[in-house]
Amino acid sequence: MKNFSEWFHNVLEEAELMDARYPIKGMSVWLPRGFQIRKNVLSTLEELLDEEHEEVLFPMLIPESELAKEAIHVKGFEEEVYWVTRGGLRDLNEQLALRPTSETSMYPMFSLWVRSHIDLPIKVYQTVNTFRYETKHTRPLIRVREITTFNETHTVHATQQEAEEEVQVGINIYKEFFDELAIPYSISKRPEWDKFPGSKYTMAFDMIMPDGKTLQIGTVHNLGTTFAKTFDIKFENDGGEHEYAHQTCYGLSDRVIAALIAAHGDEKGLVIPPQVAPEQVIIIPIIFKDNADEVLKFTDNLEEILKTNGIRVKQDKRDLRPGKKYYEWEKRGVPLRIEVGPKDLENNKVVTIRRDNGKKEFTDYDEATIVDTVKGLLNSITMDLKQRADNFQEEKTYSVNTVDQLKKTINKKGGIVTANWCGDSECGKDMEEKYGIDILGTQDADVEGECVNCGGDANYKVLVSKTY
Ligand code: PR8
Repeated sequence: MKNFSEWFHNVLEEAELMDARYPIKGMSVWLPRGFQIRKNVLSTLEELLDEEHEEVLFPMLIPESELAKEAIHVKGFEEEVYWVTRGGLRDLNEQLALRPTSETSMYPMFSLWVRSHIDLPIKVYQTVNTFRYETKHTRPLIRVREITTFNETHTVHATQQEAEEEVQVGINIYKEFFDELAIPYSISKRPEWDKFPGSKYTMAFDMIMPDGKTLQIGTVHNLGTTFAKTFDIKFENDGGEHEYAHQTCYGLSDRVIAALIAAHGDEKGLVIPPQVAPEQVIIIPIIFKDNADEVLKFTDNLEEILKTNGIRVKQDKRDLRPGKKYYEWEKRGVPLRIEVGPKDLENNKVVTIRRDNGKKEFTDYDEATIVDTVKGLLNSITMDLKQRADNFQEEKTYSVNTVDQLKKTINKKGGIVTANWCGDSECGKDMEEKYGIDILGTQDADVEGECVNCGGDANYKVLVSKTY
C-alpha cells in the first residue's frame, strides 16, 4: 500500500468499523461491525486475564488532590488531563480529572483494602475509557483523546520478587494475546526518559506498521514501591512490622485493533483473522429465478450445520448481483466465502474462497466433512496470516554496526534497527536528536564491542525506529 494513512482511514470507513466524523478531535464512533471485532478482541484478552485476575470497575473521575499526590506521575500527565470544573451551574469545590489512567483512582482504595499480608496479592483489571488530551497528530484508534478500550491491570504484592514475577506474567499474557490475533511484536525495555511516569521500569511491545514506523501496542510497568509510599499501601508482615507493597500495572488500548487491521489488511481492504472476525464464513447463494428455492434450501442447511458446529456464519440473501456481494464482503474482511450455485448443487459441491490469498477450491458437499473442511481452512488462514505478519516484522528488523548505517537504514527502509549501545541516557538522547529517530528500548543480549554512538563500551542491544 502506497499511503498507509489514507489506506487506514479508507478501511475504517469502507469496512464499516468506525465513523471518524464525530465533532470532537480525537474521538470517534464505533459502528456495529467495528464494535463486534472489539468485543471479540476483548473476550480473547479477558479469557487470558481471568485465569489469574479479577475484573473490577472504578469511577471515571479522580479528585485533583489524589491525582496530584504522586509528583512524577502527575508531571508526566499534566499536559494531557481533561478537567471537570462545574456541576450544573455551580463551580465544584475541587476540580475532578477525567482519568488519563487509573493509578490515582485505584490506589487510595487499595490503601484501604490492604491491611495484612493475607490481603495480598491483589490482581485486578478493568476495561474502561480514559481521556488524554494528546497534542501530537490524532488518528482513529492509533492516537485518540478518548481511549475507548483501555484495558488496565493493576497488581499489589508483598515482595519485590513477586512484582518481578508479575511483570513476566503480564508479558506472557500479552504475548499469548498478540499471538492469538496474529499480531507480531518486538519487546524491549524502554529507556529511562520514556518509561511510564512514576514507574521503576517499563517493558513495551512494538509492532512495525506497513509504512515502516512502529506502534507501541502494549506496556508492562514495574512500579516498585513509589505509588505504595505515596498512597500509603502498607501491610503487616509475619513479624508484625509494616512494609510498603510492591506494585505493577500493565495496559493496552484501541491501538491493538489498529495493529490488527494494519498487520493483515491488503489492497482490497480489511482482512480479519478468524479468531476475532464477526463472521468467519459468509455464504453467498447464487440465485436464478427458477432455482431459488432449491439453492436456498441447500444454503440454509449449510448455514445451520456450520452454526451448530460453533462457526460464526452468515448468509447474504439480498437481491444483488453476486459480484457486488463478493466485493462487499471482501472489503469487510470476512476470512472465508462459500458460493453455492445451481451447478454446484448438481455436482454436490461448494466453492470456498479465502480472503487472505484468494485461493478458490471446490469441496465435495457432505455434511460430515464440510465442517472439517471449513475448520481446516480457517485454521490455515490463521496460520498463514500469522506467518506473513511475522515475516514482515522479521524482514523489517535490521542489525547494523555503525551509526551511519543506522541512519541510512532507518531513513531508507524504516522498520526497527538494532545496534550496540552503552545504555547511557545522555548518549541516547543525543542519538535521538542528531538522527531524528526514537530509541524504543533495550534488550539484554551478549554484546561485545563499542556503542554505535559514543564509542564507549556497549552493554545492550538497542532497538531504534521512527514511531507513531
Ligand atoms: C498506562 N497504567 O497507562 P501507558 N491512544 C491510543 N492508545 C494509547 C494512547 C492514545 N492516546 N496512549 C496510550 N495508549 C499504565 C498501564 C494502567 C495500564 C496505549 O500505561 O500510558 C498504548 O498502547 O503505557 C500504551 O502501551 C497503553 O495504552 C497503556 O498506556
